[in-house]
Amino acid sequence: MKDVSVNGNRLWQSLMDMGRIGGTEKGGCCRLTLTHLDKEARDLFVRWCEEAGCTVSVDEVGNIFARRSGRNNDLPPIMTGSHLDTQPTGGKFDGVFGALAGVEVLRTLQDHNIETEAPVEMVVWTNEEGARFAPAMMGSGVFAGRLSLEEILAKVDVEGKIFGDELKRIGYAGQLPARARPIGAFFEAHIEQGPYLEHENKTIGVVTKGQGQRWYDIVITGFESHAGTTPMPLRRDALVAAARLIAQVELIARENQPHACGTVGFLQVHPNSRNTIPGKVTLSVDLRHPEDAILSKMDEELKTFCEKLNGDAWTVEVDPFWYYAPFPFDEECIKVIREGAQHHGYSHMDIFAGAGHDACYIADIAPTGMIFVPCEKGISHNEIESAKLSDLAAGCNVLLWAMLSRAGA
Ligand code: HGY
Ligand code: MN
Ligand code: MN
Repeated sequence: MKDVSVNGNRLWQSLMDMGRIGGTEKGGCCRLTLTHLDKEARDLFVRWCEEAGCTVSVDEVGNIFARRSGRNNDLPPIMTGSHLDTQPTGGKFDGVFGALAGVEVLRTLQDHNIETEAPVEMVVWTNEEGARFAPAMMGSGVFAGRLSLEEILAKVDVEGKIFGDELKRIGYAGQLPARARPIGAFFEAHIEQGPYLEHENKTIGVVTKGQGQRWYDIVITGFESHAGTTPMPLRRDALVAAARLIAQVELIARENQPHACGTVGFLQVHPNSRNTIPGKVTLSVDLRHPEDAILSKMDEELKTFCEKLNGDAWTVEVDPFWYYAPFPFDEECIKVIREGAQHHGYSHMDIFAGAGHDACYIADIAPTGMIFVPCEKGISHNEIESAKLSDLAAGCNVLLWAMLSRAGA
């Protein structure tokens, strides 16, 4: 039974079809969470899962669950899934590969009339990216009990749109309680989004752990005044302070190598007029590291710098609003993933997850594992993100193996 393989061409075609929803000229995808494009993608996912024999339900935070019955439906389901929302300059594979690998597993089970002992469920988690509404991994975070549903529904984007209203507007404010229930195991297939698998010429990444993250919103307040008449010594230029802080974030990351990452990806300047000295700057900081002690040290270094930056010229307010610690994935899940790679004769290596993934939260409440496949030059969160059909099919075959191992075929 376990010698069944997925249909790589069908998986690829589904990725290309999904990629057209929010497709960009450079071949990427801009499909921000809770937009009409996200709705279109969700509707297509639901249709595909229903065509493959699933019953679909949606929870209060918009997570979609497509369930395929097993012989014994009292058993906790074996789950797989990922996300369909993208970055503004995202690609066709980040998240989408994992969601559609689940659909391909469903279709393969149907093709071969495979009945599993336990039910299986394919999931699309809401707002994994955190690009439009922060933080990231909201749907899985609420489901795992790490984030509060009320707080998440009240989140606001840069245009003042409210998460809960947008969820209703696209028709995905479900009835199912958005909270954990027994899960036999959760597997997430994802492109690596980094350069290591390609560099080591490996087809499968057996993900052993996920690195921790800390996200901050920082507001620097100076004083607007005229660019031509305000003498330099009297200025309170908030953007000058922000420039020093951005340089310091880069330094903190470089001084905590190997592995440390530090990024300022969001910046808003007020009033953003070329001949008015900026009076206010809002910026994001994203710090990451696979060891919690070093991530805490980086946190301390950032906060100390911000305290020192505070002074007569400007005030610096730091909101450390999101954190999760590095964590290991489940040994049993790691084992069946490794077995799947070995069974199919795929080259493989252990790796840790540099990006955040829904699996990082689901690991709190269920045995969880991740399967990585290479992406071209490790590029992701970029429209030219690309991956090879053969690698995607390999990752999907390992996913099928892992799910059948845990669901009992
Ligand atoms: O930020 C991340 O690592 C993920 O893409 N949300
Ligand atoms: Mn992702
Ligand atoms: Mn991403």
